[in-house]
Amino acid sequence: MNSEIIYVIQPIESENYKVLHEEAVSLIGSAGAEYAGTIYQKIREIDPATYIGEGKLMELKERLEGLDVTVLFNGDLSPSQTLNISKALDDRKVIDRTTLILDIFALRAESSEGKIQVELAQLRYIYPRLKGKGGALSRLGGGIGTRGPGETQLETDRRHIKNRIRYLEERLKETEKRRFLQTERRKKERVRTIALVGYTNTGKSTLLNRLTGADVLVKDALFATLDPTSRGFTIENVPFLLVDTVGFLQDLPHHLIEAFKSTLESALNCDLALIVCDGSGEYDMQLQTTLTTLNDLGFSSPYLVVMNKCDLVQNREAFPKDAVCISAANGLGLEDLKRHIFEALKDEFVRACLFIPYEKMAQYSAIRPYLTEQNVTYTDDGAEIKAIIPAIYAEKFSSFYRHRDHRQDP
Ligand SMILES: Nc1nc2c(ncn2[C@@H]2O[C@H](COP(=O)(O)OP(=O)(O)OP(=O)(O)O)[C@@H](O)[C@H]2O)c(=O)[nH]1
Ligand SMILES: [Mg+2]
Repeated sequence: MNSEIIYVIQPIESENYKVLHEEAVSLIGSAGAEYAGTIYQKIREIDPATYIGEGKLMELKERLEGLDVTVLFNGDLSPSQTLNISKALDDRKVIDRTTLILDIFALRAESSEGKIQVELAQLRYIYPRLKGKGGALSRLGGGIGTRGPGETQLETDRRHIKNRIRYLEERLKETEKRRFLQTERRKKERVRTIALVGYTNTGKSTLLNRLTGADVLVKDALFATLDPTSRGFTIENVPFLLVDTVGFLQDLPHHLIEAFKSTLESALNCDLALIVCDGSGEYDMQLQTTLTTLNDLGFSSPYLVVMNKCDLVQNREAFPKDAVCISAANGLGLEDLKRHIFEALKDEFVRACLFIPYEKMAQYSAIRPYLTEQNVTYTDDGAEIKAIIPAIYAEKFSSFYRHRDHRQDP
């Protein structure tokens, strides 16, 4: 556990600064560090050398005197700004929002692919920050910004880091190839995939557990989930695959999205996405951030907006129209959600009533795995079967149709 104590410098540039600050405090907790306090700083013009300007920097130095704390600048610093601020504060350790987020990702990465992706993001971020700075890394000391799979490399020189980046890129390509093959196999099996996406800490993993009976880690922390996890579940006995993904955050570091792009893309190559928002929180901002990030990733599948944590919500009037209200924690609204999922995918399925004469049972048995039987009634000369059939297989059953329709209600 990291016992680093962190003091936040919160720039006041936009109206959004309060939410950004709250998130910084959560991020600090999620990194296992301790939050010590905040200095709010109005910024009229960004100083290219120090971001906040020489004068403010001197004020800051006085306020931090005698405190053994790391400074978190809750924004993005350029490499030279980081070094200049650190120098002005008597070589104090200075990190920015990206470094903190990368650190949490390093703590959470479990799969080998996730570890490679985080290390790559860390090295790519740190690489330009080492320019001409032999001692820059030792200045970082231990703790946040130096953790993770890249730890040992961080003490070596830029050339070494460059080689390491190249090596990791190669390994990542191999794992991507493997995953591509898996996705292809999944497509062939035609199990519909539903991806859970959305802002961090909105309850995606809780919903996955609820719907599939899985036991994925649920935590009141940012970025509890890193690696996509998938589990099967059924609606009206029709099998689906549900994929959990890493949460988004405002100003998520570009490096991180780049590094995770391939895993995310594979999850987002889904038949339907559920965009999960915290209905008791800043859901508008969460939805906007998610849609923007998805857009950047070239996402184009249909989606449903799901307002979670409705057990905490009194007034739902301001929710986006068409949003499905649920509480993953207590199961409220889940049947409604399942209906919406089916409705959204209705073009993918055909509901039909089949009649199978007994002498054709063997022929039917051969193609039976393609459909899901809902109800079977035996008559004198055959079986009457109500079924849901994936649209692409509908023709296989053409000789057995009594009638078929696309209606949702049987
Ligand atoms: N009150 C309430 N709390 C919930 C609900 N669903 C989830 N939570 C809580 O919200 C927190 C985050 O839940 P997770 O399922 O880990 O959220 P997540 O979206 O997977 O988060 P990341 O993986 O970090 O992106 C946990 O403390 C949950 O117990 C809900 O319906 N109501
Ligand atoms: Mg999660």
